[in-house]
Amino acid sequence: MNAPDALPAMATVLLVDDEPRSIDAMRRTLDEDFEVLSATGADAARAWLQRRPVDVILCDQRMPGTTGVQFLKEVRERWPDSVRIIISGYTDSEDIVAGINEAGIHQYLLKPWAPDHLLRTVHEAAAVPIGFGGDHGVLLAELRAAAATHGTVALIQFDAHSDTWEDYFGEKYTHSTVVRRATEEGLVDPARSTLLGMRGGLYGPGDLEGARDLGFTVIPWDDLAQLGTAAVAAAVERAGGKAFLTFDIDFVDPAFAPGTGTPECGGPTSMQALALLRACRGLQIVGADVVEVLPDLDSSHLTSTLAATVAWEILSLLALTTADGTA
Ligand SMILES: [Mn+2]
Repeated sequence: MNAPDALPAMATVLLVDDEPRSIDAMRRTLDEDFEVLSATGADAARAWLQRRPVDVILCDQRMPGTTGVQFLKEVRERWPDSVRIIISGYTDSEDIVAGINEAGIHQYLLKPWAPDHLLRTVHEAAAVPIGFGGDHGVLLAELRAAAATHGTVALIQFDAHSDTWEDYFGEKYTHSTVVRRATEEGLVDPARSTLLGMRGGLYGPGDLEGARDLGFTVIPWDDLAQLGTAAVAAAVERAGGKAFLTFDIDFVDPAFAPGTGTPECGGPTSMQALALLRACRGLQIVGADVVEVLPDLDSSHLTSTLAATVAWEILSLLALTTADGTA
């Protein structure tokens, strides 16, 4: 089989250092895993950034005419999607503090570096984590990590429940309260977020209105079934930037995904669910998960097979985003 032309490229790393020997040494460590670009000063680095998207920038701190912090501060404003790392032979605490506060750096690395540490750091910086669960409560930790790296994100949630209750069995931190807690912590922006697929017996009138009162757009399954992929495309539009995609397997009808703790009948088939998920094309995903799979209740691996397929579709969305040039 011939490889298609639009295969997603490797993540791109831009090395900025006035010392060509440093660039050569870093390139040797990174160029098997990444597409490596280099620049010996800020002007040449700017020229790369104007020409093409760059996933990670590794920048020296002390360069003639500028500092890494100054340059990465500019990068943060003009190309905020590039993850910024300073690599320096000096450990001035002022530089480190300014790097974090002003340039929003991901790491401050020291020269000389250990090659495996450099490689691991760049891999972590360029990665989009996908979590598998398990209890939807894990979303809170994932969103804390995503917001620490990217700032407040949009949430796209496929789920039979909005998970926005104030408490559940008297507990504040549960799989039914996780989205409210994340909102309170400022991790997600409800105005850019959409919760899709809610259905089933409601405990009270506040079940849907509670999420809407927080500012979320809520599209219950009855409406989503009518609106179809257009509603998902509108959600992608509304997100308008960095987003976390969370897929609770109970979004799907239990005939197709029985292995879950709170099944709700009358939901989408697996075919409908996958079509709706694919309509997320163009979403700028910075993290994702597939949750609430409960193997003890699964039959013939129906649920786990579907969950794996959902994760594969999410990876495909990421690949398409790279191929489309939107990230
Ligand atoms: Mn859930």
